[in-house]
Amino acid sequence: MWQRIVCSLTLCLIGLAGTSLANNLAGYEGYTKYTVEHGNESAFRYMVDLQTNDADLDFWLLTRNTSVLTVGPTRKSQFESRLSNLGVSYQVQPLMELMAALQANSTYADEDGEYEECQEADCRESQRPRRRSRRQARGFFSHYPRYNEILSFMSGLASRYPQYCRYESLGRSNEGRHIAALSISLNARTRSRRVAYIQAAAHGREWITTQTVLYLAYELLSNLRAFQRVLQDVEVFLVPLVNPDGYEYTHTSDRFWRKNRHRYAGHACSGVDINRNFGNHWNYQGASQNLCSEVYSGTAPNSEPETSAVVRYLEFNRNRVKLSLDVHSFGKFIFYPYGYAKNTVPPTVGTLRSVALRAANQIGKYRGTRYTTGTSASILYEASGSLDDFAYGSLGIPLSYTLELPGDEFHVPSSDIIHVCKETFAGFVEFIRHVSLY
Ligand code: 0X9
Ligand code: ZN
Repeated sequence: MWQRIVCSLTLCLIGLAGTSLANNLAGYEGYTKYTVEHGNESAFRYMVDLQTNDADLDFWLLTRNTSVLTVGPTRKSQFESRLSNLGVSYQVQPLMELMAALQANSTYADEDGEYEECQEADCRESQRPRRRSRRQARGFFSHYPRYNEILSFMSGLASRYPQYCRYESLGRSNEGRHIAALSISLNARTRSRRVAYIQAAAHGREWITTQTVLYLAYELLSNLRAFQRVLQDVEVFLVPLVNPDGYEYTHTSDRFWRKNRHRYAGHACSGVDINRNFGNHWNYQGASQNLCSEVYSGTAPNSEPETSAVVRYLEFNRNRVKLSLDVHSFGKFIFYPYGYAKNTVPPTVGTLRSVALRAANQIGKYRGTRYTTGTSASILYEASGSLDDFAYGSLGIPLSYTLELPGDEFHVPSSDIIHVCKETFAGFVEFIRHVSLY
């Protein structure tokens, strides 16, 4: 029952070429991944326009110089002639070839997961040999767990460290799944603790992000004494899976699904981009009112249960929350506000920048990973209605960031999960260290 499905190269290729195509890749036959180098501003603007308004193209990454996107077979030749007209250079790769190569060394969990659930009484730290739980955790961070397994892992931590960790639900998603949270603190009874809020997987396909936040919880709780100073008077509040429906959908049906799973009667397209649904300059730029768009902003600010669960928590705790981190993938960026428009400089940009640089520096110490820091509007594109702008601009949370984790696409190989978790952990701790200064 706990069996993992390990996909060997031959099996994957057979599966991808034949009838037993991985369910979450069905429909992607004939798709092509494009990496486009666009040095000039007008080509960049053109790509931004496509990202916002052309619902058939799926942008994985869009910076001033480079776009990575996938295009279906029916649009291929039209898209290539557009690129020729723009005079930009590009590389192509058949999407299935890429996925086969990536899956060759990847491990998947079934719906129940293979992580051994920790049952209340036998989970207490003193009753469970440390080495065993270490081994289990290594297993957990070497594959991509499903929703049920993630919740088991979280409740397991809360059961093992009842004094320091609380497991709760912020509410339910469109399809009724819990938006689960962990609160970690040394002095649960002190009411005035400052809060470090960290969330992940607002975009369903960004699997690695959830793992890094769960790893943060696991590492902090396993080494509480070492982090005593960092955690003094700080509550770390973690929401590793903001968009559980989108995340599950990427496992069962569409590996590249980004939005939530809001369905609209009478419409074939579904889903709202949660990171365009927050109430700060909602739908102003880089967002769309076309329900088929990847950046559909919803019918109103906070229209989505996933968004409003987060907003409810942050608004209720607005005087205590000093850090908001929204973890995404990919690109190796640390973004600070504002993202809704270019050349809008926040009053505390100096602090925002210096904390970002410190975190980037800590991340780099593990294996030299280099992050770029700045506002997303200047490094990527203008996009409004995101959590970073809402937390800073609407709630006055002084440290507000979006992280884009490493990777060349959404699928970080399983063997690399633990390394991304470890290096990102150093960055998280650096961010959390600054919370007590406010
Ligand atoms: O576009 C996004 O929502 C984020 N990038 S992603 O590729 N993960 O989708 C970046 C959001 C940056 N923040 C703002 N634009 N405010
Ligand atoms: Zn994202």
